[in-house]
Amino acid sequence: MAWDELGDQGLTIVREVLKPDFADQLLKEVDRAKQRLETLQSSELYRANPVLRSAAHTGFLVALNHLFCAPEVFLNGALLDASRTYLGDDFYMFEYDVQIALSRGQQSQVAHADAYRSHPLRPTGLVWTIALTDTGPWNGMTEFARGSLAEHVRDPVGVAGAGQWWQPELKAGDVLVRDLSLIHRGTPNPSEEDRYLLAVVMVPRDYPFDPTLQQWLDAALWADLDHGRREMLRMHRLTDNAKERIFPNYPSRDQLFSPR
Ligand SMILES: O=C(O)CCC(=O)C(=O)O
Repeated sequence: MAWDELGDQGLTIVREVLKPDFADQLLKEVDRAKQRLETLQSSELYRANPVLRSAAHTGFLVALNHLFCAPEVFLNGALLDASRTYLGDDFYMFEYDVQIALSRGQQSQVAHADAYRSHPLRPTGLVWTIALTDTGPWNGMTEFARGSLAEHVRDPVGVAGAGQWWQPELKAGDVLVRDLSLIHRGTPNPSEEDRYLLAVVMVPRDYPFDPTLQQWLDAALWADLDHGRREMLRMHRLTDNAKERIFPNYPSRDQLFSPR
């Protein structure tokens, strides 16, 4: 059973969550959003966490609009069941971003966990990693150290031996569900095309929200949303035009890189 695998290994794959056509629609929108960011020449708007900095990997937070928050993504029975089983009934969306492995990349990310467990039995969160194209070793799919839930490893150094590295292959529309504390690293993408993944991070009610990750949520979307999606998206901020606005509280590149 897939959820046993999630408990044992810290990850599992749910196949064919999105229809290929819908994955392609999301892919085109991601591409448009990336071009818009590039046109604005707002390089600081790309995610630039110093720990994860790699010349071969980048990403950005998405605008929370009808497409990215469609029922196909947010109301999928298998993803919701997994999240409830793992996180309890009340969880919320912490972050929703695009993860890019740039074409002809040569670097791997530093192995890292996105959060550390305060207790071995207390999950910090779950990531739904959504493949928008087929992905695997040929185009820089992320590698995961199976079973390496980071309870005790607080420093990425030495983490490489923490589990058995595995680079899954996904088809467009498959979703890899993983513990937020699972150690992983972006790998180089040798192909000619940038590789995009969507990453939706869900955390339990008592997980403290990070206001620098607050995203704009389309007011028109909010008006149409069912109760379940309102609950999940409740930490984000309404605007009349999420598509044209970028991030409410995102720190500048200087802030991100300034010494503490
Ligand atoms: O793009 C990737 O392959 C991995 C990105 C990632 O997991 C991260 O930035 O935490």
